[in-house]
Amino acid sequence: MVMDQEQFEAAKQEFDQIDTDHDGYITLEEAVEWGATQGPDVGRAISRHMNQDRSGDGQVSFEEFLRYKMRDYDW
Ligand SMILES: [Ca+2]
Repeated sequence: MVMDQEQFEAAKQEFDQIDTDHDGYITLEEAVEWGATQGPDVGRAISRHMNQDRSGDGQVSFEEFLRYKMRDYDW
């Protein structure tokens, strides 16, 4: 699936907002913290995504985040 430049930039911006220490990975802590500002539904959605983390390292890389976005998951 192809993502256009605008969608990519939007996803990058969103990722940077969630990745508060900017190490390039979203941890569960960062996801929960971000979710807390977005409402309980978002927090639950993020927890679900963390459970589906493909690499199983408990963190979401930008690449994994993009995959979620491309599949149009409801964050
Ligand atoms: Ca981080």
